[in-house]
Amino acid sequence: MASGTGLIYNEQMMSYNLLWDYPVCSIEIPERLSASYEKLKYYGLVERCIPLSVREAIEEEIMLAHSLDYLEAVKSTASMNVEELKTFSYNYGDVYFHPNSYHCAKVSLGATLQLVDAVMLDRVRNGMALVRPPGHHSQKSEACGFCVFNNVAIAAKYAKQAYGTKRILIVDWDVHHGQGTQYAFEEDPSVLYFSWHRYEHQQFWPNLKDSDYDVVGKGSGTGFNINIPWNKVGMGNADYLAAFLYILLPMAYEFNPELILVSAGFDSAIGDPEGEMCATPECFAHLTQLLMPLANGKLCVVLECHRNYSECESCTSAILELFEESRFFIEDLSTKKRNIGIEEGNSESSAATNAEEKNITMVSKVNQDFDEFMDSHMKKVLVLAPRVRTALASCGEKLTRLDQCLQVEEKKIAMEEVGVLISGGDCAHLKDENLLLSLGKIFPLIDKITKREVRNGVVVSPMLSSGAFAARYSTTVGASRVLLLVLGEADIPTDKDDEKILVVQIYGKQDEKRQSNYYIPICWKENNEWDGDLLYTLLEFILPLAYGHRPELVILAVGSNIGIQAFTLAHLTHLLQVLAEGRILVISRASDLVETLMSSLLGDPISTMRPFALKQENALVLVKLRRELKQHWKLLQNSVN
Ligand code: X5A
Ligand code: ZN
Repeated sequence: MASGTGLIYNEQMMSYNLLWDYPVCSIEIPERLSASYEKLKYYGLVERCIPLSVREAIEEEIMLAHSLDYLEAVKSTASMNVEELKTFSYNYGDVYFHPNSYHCAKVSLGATLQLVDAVMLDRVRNGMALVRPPGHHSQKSEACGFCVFNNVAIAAKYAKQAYGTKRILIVDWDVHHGQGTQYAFEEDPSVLYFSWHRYEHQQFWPNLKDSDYDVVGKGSGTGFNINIPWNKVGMGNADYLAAFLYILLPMAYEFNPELILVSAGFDSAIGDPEGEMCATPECFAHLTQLLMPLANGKLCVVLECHRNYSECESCTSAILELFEESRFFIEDLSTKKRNIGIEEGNSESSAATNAEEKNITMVSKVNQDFDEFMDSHMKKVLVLAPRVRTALASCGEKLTRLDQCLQVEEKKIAMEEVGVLISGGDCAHLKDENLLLSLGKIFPLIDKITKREVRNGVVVSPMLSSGAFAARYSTTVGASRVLLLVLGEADIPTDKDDEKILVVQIYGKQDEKRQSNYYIPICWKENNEWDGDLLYTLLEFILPLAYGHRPELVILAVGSNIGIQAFTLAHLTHLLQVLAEGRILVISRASDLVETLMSSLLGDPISTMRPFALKQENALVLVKLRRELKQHWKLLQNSVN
């Protein structure tokens, strides 16, 4: 099993810069690359990564996506003088060349391919390449938008050729449309390209009709190109998450990639004067984590466009997530622009002649305020996860990963102690000795999780209803809000109007009347093969609800014989860890599931999930629920149903 996160960085890629006055390219400066690397150092991340070396890409590799004429043309820039470079650059849009550009472009591509090699050969599980120049705008015979060779497009073709990779997902979260990548694969069904981008009805660069939502691929590639053009600026965490949960991830799961390449531009983060979006850095951690259950965890994050502001923090957040060693609160789900003065430095004011200089001073002042803001923001949202990841209530089983878990002793619980937890509730359960025994295992685990001694835990309990007591108990020991997800039939004795505890219960039964916004029964028809239904429901219903609820603990209670396979539960527990900084307690009725659950809680990569389908009648149940609940739960409003 591959482990560790690779990191590629090399100062060589800083050895080119703009040699004449060319305003559209003035923001593309070498320091932007080192700034991110410095930030990673500042957070102590560099030494925790596995360093990978760079190399120059060879011509054959470049020609996987570019014409020989173009390669020769770029090659010739190495011996040009400034006048010639200028003339050459103006053949293309928003790009400049320097005598070192060709070398750097080869190193940038070579670095990307080194990362792909390391991931495909299981030398690392995942990784990030900090490269320059970027790639996603460059096309077969064209440089564009600071890009010379299309690193990610070539990486995909390279993986297909060198490793026979059959399906590759490219996620382009840069604020610009990677039209070069789109063109490279528009007829290729083996590469699914997803891009969101500032568009504003074609008013935003690169102003292409090809960037619109109705461009979905050609020929046999039809359906394998996904564009999300933002027609407004100010898109924030909620918008990005909704795009992932409702659009990208269901398709990505169905596509079932063997490798994921991220065109990671961080100009889509808050503070970027060109992007003018509002997503905060921790959002990129969540996006990263949402991709990790796919492709066996084979994730290569490749830098694209990169400026200042929060981008280094965003980059940091993403890489922290690759380690799986930290967790972030998504603090703000509002899409409104924050009032931190970033408007002053935006691109509109620089349009006026002679405003350029004024703009620069303003940007640097704003920059300083912004840095302070970002620093305190990061302190607030970044929570390093406990060293011990997974706790296990003592159980008789022989489990392979036992040595990596903390075994927690059970304690004796008196009936009175539990009785007070369910005020005015039904106490008949308490007569059951099994329940008290279960709670004796569960409560100490919750103590450990809420005290942050461990991140998550797993316990076997014959009673699903213990989940309700567990949820109640958590709120008395410090969790302000809890998500309780129950899979299977059981009477859940919880106060249905308690706004601290959001209960979602999935079972096969005739419809139950929903009486509250906090107890949501999802009643499905057939009691079998719920794998696709469950995954889909998680992405498009439960996670949007849960992001709105902002739980500080997730409790998952899993019944036995519920028509869900073990690997689906692994995906479920993996994805639920985007919530509550990864604090999750899993209560399983079946002891034979513990092995799988534990492995997922420990962060092992998960084998892919097939087949994926949502049954028609179950889809209708969701449509109905969504319609009823979207008044109350904001993120459900992003849904098209
Ligand atoms: C790599 C990238 C943006 C170019 C903007 C030109 N470039 N106006 O995102
Ligand atoms: Zn960009």
